[in-house]
Amino acid sequence: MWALLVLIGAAAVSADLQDLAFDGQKVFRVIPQNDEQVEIINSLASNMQVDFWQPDSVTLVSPQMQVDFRVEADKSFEVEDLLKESGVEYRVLIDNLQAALDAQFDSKARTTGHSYEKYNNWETIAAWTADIAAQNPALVSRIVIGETYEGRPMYLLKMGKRGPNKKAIFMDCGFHAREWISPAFCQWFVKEALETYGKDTVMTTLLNSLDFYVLPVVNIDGYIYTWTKDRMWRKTRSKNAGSRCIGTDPNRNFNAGWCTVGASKNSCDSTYCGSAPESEKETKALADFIREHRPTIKAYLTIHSYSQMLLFPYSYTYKLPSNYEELNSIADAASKQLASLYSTEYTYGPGATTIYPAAGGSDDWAYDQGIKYCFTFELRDTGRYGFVLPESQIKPTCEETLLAVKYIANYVLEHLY
Ligand code: 0X9
Ligand code: ZN
Ligand code: ZN
Repeated sequence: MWALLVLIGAAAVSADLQDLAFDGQKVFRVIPQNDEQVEIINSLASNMQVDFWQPDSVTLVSPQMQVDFRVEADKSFEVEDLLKESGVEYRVLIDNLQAALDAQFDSKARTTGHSYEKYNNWETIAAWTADIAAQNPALVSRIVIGETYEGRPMYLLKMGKRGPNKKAIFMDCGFHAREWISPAFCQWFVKEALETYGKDTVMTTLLNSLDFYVLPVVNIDGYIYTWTKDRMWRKTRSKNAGSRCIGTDPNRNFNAGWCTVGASKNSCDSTYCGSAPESEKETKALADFIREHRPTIKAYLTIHSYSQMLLFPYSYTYKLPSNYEELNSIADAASKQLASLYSTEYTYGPGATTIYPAAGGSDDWAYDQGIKYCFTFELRDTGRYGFVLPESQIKPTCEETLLAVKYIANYVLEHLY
């Protein structure tokens, strides 16, 4: 009885905290120099309410790694004191998260409906998928590949000139709910493809010769939750048996070294791997679609944020992929393309050594299905705004990313057989 009351109390408190929003919350950056300092970060994580941004869980922290984490307003002085006393060097990345959140919607595009230069909520994106297909019947069709945990249809846009035996490139956005720039890019990509088809020779050739499967939001339930309840939510919204904690990390839920490294077996953690591979309806739908169309899919691209990185397999092992040299040179050239516009610097390489070892990701899984060109993009920025990238950066971010994606797509097209 008491336990039940306490539980209800806890739920009410956390809901209130969400309403009170993020005033006074801070985001810190530390680079632990040794195991001892990693231990200090660990103790912070277990004693205070700390939300890890990069990496996304305390379990992924190792010496010399740049670590960004968010702290509740009433804990921020305590945390800062502790860092000072223990001699861990730190920097305050975001002094008041609420101010950064308010600065997020700084787009000058004054419109109530859909806009490519604003963050669109799910309702708006869903309506947009219908409109875009209706307005471009020769090039676009909308498919439902499954349903989310909360019962929403998962829309996928198939883009390309109709023709027999076409190969395809699969791209998804919105795995992690709080990485809002990601769905914005999928929408931008679709717009650019349709606007420049028949004008830009590369895009025209791409759409004539290939199909693009674009899944604008994978984790729809989570995305909606970030709009309505908690901007910093990452996981799906499924219930976990025997736990009061909600959700699974969809990018730890694939059958690629599942839950062996860089993932948590604790359902309360932000990198929870789920009860089994593909336990989530969203990851199962995505994997089923890829399995079903496997012989035609030649490349798999998945868009995340933030860090400015272009990652390729593997992340679940330090083993290098068989075409490592090729993937590395593609990543090098794609990064150069990306930088050519606004000098945005990307680092690239296998996930395990470039970001951190973490199993169960969709890129590694797709690669082991035989898709030889698999990349994870980590879009802007490197931590100034992190997940709350201002809308004024949507356009430049999408423009530069498009150059890299076009480079990869064109490479794939030129190496089909
Ligand atoms: O940890 C992730 O899932 C990705 N980073 S994020 O900050 N967006 O969460 C990186 C994924 C790299 N690939 C694999 N771990 N397979
Ligand atoms: Zn089909
Ligand atoms: Zn992510």
